[in-house]
Amino acid sequence: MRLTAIILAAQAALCATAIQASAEEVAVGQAGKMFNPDTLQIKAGDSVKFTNDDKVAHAVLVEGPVVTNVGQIKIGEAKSVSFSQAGTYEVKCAIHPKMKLTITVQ
Ligand SMILES: [Cu+2]
Repeated sequence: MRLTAIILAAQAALCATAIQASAEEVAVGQAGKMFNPDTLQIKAGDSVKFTNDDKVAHAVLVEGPVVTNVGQIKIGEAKSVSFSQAGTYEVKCAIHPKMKLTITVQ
């Protein structure tokens, strides 16, 4: 009975690791009118969750092999974008031209 519980726990842990390895969600913050971090390396299939922890709203645009207009992210809100195609992407804010983030998708 006890052994069964240990085996089940081990299987669950392996399963969780496999899911994490296949697709990750990487967090990007927005504070002080900057993306944090401002460079990122991810794998195809991963997604990036943009969280606005700033005092102003942002409007996120992703340019690269695939263009995604994420649109406005209000204070305290978050939006997720998945990257299925490899390449280099430039993430900008339509409101604040100095806000830039480079994402390399492998
Ligand atoms: Cu902005």
